[in-house]
Amino acid sequence: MEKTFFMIKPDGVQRGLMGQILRRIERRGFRIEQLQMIRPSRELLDSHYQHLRGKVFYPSLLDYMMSGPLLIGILSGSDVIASWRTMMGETNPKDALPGTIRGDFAQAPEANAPMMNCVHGSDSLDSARREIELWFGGATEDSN
Ligand code: DAT
Ligand code: MG
Repeated sequence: MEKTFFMIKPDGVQRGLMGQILRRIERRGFRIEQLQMIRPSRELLDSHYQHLRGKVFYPSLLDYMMSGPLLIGILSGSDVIASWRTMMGETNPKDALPGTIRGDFAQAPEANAPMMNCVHGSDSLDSARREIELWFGGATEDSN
């Protein structure tokens, strides 16, 4: 069964949205294989966001991601990588359609503020494998 890595980001945790977001995952029928609250190191985030290092917004992205705890997890299910991306909606909350998590819950970015979009999901099979290994290491065995 396909697996993906997901997060509820600090804005989602701080605004009390974990329950509503997890409810959507359960309602959609994806299996939650792993779930953990974490305060990641800068090194871990640097590795996670390696494709964005050097972007002008990168320092504020890291500050935002270190501003509070994250909920990280692994989902499994049919086509879960693409389906979870569809459920999340567009990266920028101002473009995210109503009905998506970002479209329903995330707030449009203000000038010079980080883009806070509540959730993360791996964008390909390769990145799902890489991110599951990065965040959960050996802890990905099926727990039933
Ligand atoms: P996604 O989270 O939809 O996979 P991404 O991987 O391109 O998008 O970017 C990772 C995060 O970086 C994204 O959730 C928010 C931030 N980000 C991306 N593009 C940005 C931009 N143009 N300005 C500010 N923040 C941005
Ligand atoms: Mg991404």
